[in-house]
Amino acid sequence: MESKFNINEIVNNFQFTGKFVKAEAYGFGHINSTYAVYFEKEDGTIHRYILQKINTNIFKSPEKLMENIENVTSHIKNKLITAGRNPERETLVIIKAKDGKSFYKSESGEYFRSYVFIEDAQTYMLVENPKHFYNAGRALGKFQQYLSDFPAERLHETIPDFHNTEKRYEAFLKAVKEDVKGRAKEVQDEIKFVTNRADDTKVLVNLLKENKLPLRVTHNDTKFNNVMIDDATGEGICVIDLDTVMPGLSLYDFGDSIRSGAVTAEEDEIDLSKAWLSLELFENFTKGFMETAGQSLTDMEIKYLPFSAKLLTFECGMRFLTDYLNGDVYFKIHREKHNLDRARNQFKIVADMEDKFEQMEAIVEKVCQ
Ligand code: ADP
Ligand code: GN1
Ligand code: MG
Repeated sequence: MESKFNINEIVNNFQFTGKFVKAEAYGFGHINSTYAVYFEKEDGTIHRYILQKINTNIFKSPEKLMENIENVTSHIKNKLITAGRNPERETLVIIKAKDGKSFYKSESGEYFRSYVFIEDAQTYMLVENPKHFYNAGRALGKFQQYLSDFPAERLHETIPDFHNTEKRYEAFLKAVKEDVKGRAKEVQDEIKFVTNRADDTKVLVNLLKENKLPLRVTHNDTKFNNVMIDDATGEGICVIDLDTVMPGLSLYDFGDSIRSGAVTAEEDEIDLSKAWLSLELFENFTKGFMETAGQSLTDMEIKYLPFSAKLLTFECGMRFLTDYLNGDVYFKIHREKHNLDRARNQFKIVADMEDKFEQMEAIVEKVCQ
């Protein structure tokens, strides 16, 4: 438990039921600080909630961010009710603060929020069962469908240019130039890997500018670890981590899912011989995603599905390398050179995707016919 805040002050300011028992650090997210907080009811049973300290270095306007999450979850809740589904389990449910707000600002100025804990479901760092990944594809396609009539102008942009790969590339070049930690000399091969692919960074940005791809409301952080998989049915029961729901491209969501799930090793695996793209998993996800989102995708979106997988993996690797050069100021790290290990891993996957590009295209064609 981080010692910087007073847990009793925080839990006393939410509408929790029962007597506070304990808080434990929870999950493996790279951005926010997540805790499971346990409460005891009068009958002695224990239940828990998710409590998160919002990372305000990254999310500069946490109140606007929470307004997005309130609006998005209430929109999805209505869709679930209409479809006869369970809104307590299939979308995030905010536990309000005692003053009725969707967050609590602590005495020291930090922002906290809480959600119903989705029990009997897990997130995974790596796909253990191909059916789970197919179901994640279905869940993310459905998520996109649920938000297809959400008024985009109501959304605040929580991180501007989040997937503008061209701007990410500029930020990378700036980090190389400034080299604040003197690390650039040891990563010349990785820097070259990025600069060799500079042209790729413009492709989706340009298609969007030319109106060749539709702007939609998308999740933008669809790593497999952000889909909860039901223990009993293996279904993708709930899409979580809604901080970056913003106008975007469907290709961002598809690409980031493939990056994180259609692979044979965790994102920070250092034995790169273990890290490659699994075409079987690629096919599983594509099938699931096309079953639910497919009907609304344009031919152009479908055409660029394989490219998006490669681009989003490249973008993520470039972001890890940028953060390494900047002195690890963005992603949480748990060891020295963690961001560099992650970047190398992502670049290995990119190279493998380049080798398997035609096979990815053939799979998309097969799934879509
Ligand atoms: P981050 O932005 O840091 O990635 P997440 O919102 O993804 O934070 O939460 C981190 C982890 O906490 C998730 O991967 C998941 O395992 C768990 N988690 C988050 N929300 C819930 C919830 N409502 N119920 C159960 N587990 C959750
Ligand atoms: C972060 O929040 P989390 O851990 O689910 C990041 C994503 C990256 C991912 C890489 C807001 O996701 O963009 O793809 O790490 N989220 C943000 O693992 O930057
Ligand atoms: Mg997450």
